[in-house]
Amino acid sequence: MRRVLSHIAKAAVLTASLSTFSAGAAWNTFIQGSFGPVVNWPLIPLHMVLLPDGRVMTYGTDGQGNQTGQFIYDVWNPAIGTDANSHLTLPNTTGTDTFCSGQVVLPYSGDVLLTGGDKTINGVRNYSNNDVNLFDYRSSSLYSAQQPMATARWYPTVLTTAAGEILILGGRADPNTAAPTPEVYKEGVGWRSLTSATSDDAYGVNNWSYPRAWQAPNGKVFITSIAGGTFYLDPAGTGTLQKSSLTLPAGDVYLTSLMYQPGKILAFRTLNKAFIIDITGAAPKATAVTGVGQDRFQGSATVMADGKVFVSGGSMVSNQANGVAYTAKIWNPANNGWTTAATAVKMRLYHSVSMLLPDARVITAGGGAPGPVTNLNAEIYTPPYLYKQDMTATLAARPSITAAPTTATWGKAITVTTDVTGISKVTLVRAGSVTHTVGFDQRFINLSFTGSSNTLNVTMPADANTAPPGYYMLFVFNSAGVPSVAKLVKLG
Ligand SMILES: [Cu+2]
Repeated sequence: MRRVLSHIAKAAVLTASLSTFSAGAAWNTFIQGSFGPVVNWPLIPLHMVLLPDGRVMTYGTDGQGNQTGQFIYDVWNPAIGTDANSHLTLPNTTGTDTFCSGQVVLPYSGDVLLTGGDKTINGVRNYSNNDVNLFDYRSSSLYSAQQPMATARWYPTVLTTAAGEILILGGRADPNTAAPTPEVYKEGVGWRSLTSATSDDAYGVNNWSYPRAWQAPNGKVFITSIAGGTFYLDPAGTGTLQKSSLTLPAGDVYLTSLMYQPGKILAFRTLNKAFIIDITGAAPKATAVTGVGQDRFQGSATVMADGKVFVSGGSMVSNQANGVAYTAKIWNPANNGWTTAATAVKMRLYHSVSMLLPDARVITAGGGAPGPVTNLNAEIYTPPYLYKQDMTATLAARPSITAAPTTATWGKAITVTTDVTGISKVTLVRAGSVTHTVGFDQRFINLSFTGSSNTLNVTMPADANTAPPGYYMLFVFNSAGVPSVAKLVKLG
């Protein structure tokens, strides 16, 4: 018996060392990237926002991973690392249960706007609230805003428009009614309802769960629904909604879509379908492209510093440990091709998130409340571009930005200085705000630049339709294609 056990133990050690090799130091790490170790998180980070100072705010459960945003929130400082000292876990004193709310970094103050969330009535959860809360990143404090929304919203989409306003779409008002009338928040002004843009199909009863919506190049907001309808909303005044000619195949509230370039959306639909939706022309067009390999319900898609798309998490059956996709994939918009990336340890299903960090890594985190697992943890992915392009699985030397302005304006050049010459690429990626497989405001822009020494003149995006006002990560890449740590730049 003892001998058998010792064989089992040896086999376990061998398996462990092999998996360690494949996870962290495989010969093809320069192609697949690698996930770091599973690290503890003080709550399940259903909601994750990159703050203007490079820290990351998360919230969504209590410290045991139970459904409720009413008690705590967390501010993580990636510069410190991932141990307990890197987290500042603070009490939520607003009285609002922020579970399954909406959240976004405000374009002018840089504070975080939190809209709606959960409400418990007579001990029953999953009602909705119309509370508005603000998070002041300078003092790390969460406080109640004076004016609530007109409508209670649970699962609303929140996005920044070209006008610098915050558009709130959808969400459920209570277990039986949707919230079909959008609202707009303007910093320093307050709220208005888009009473002439009410719709059941675009963001009401037929598409209430975090409706997918993007500021479009034509100045309007483009919306896709799970049934397949597409819409343009003009949020000016009390709003104008038009149905567009494009109809997509069926989608799902838990299949992701993202804008990976200005006016270009990669949309995942059911049965492993994927489309590029092009909204740069007069009418939106959709082109079928190869899918990611299987449906990844509750999975995430994150545009990386180089413009490639990292797709992680999800499973074949929504929020069940059935056909779990532990292995991530990378999509290259240059050829619409997929490559296989590294394999995570944890399943990332319902209430998991993925977000690009200023150091050009991607944090994947959370899952649960409810789910097959309670993931009070994160795994940080190091993309291929941070590795030497050889088989040694060692990190490459990175360029750094030695000076860049903290503010910029559309169409104007900024001066960026770097510690190396031969910069090959300069990119701008919107500071992330993610929840429920949606990246609000997610956006990537390749920037043109001149100068080949250590000083570059980098031209900012032409207009606010291409890049709405607010906070962006600015990356420079060296001649080997390795990105710097980003500088955060406020556009507008
Ligand atoms: Cu939720």
